[in-house]
Amino acid sequence: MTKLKAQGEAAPVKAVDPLVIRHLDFLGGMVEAAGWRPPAGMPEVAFSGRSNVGKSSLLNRLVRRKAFARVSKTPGRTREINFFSVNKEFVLADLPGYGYAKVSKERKSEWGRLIESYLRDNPDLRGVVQLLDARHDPTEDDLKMFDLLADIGLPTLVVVTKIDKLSSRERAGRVTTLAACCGVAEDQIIPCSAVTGEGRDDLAAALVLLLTATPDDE
Ligand SMILES: Nc1nc2c(ncn2[C@@H]2O[C@H](COP(=O)(O)OP(=O)(O)OP(=O)(O)O)[C@@H](O)[C@H]2O)c(=O)[nH]1
Ligand SMILES: [Mg+2]
Repeated sequence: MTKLKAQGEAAPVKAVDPLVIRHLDFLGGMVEAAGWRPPAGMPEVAFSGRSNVGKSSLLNRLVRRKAFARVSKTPGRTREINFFSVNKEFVLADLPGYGYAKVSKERKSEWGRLIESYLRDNPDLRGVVQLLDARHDPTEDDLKMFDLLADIGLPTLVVVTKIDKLSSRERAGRVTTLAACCGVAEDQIIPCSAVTGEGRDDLAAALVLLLTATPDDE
């Protein structure tokens, strides 16, 4: 028998979604520094991290789609920057991952030119979501990326992803270690899992703040 609600008893409060997805569009891919990119005008945030860290998976989780951004079976495959517009309000850029050992030197420098010119020469870019794998310490390439972002002065959200792969006992220790390695406060780090959806709303809220902040807010 269903329990009758006592008079005045509050209905359970449903969490408010910080980023309701109403409209999504794939805009296209940028292949080289001087090549096509989406028309200027909408604010942009880029997802960055080493190959296979889970950028595309987290982007899909964020927009509540299974396969909007392509998830790679083979690391190091994505070569272009893929752009998606959300709610016709802002653009998310899925960057090709770095640090895959089997990639040729020539392709690595192509990658460097594309990413650096995209990050440096982009008045619409409001910030970067930098992903780290919860299980591993940052690589040399991760630290170089943090240096580049600091050099350009881009606001950065640090996400520790694949958190589902850690036991609850391991988690706190890893977040502390990763925060120390990257020189950020622990509460600046957003633990996420594209598999369980943990952290999705925290990331969405941080992203909305980043997109709505003006440089004077700092
Ligand atoms: N367990 C677990 N697996 C994940 C998570 N996120 C991604 N993966 C898996 O990790 C692999 C790589 O994911 P992608 O999203 O393609 O990674 P990426 O960073 O976009 O890779 P590149 O585009 O090659 O740079 C896939 O097999 C995913 O299913 C996560 O949060 N938890
Ligand atoms: Mg990807």
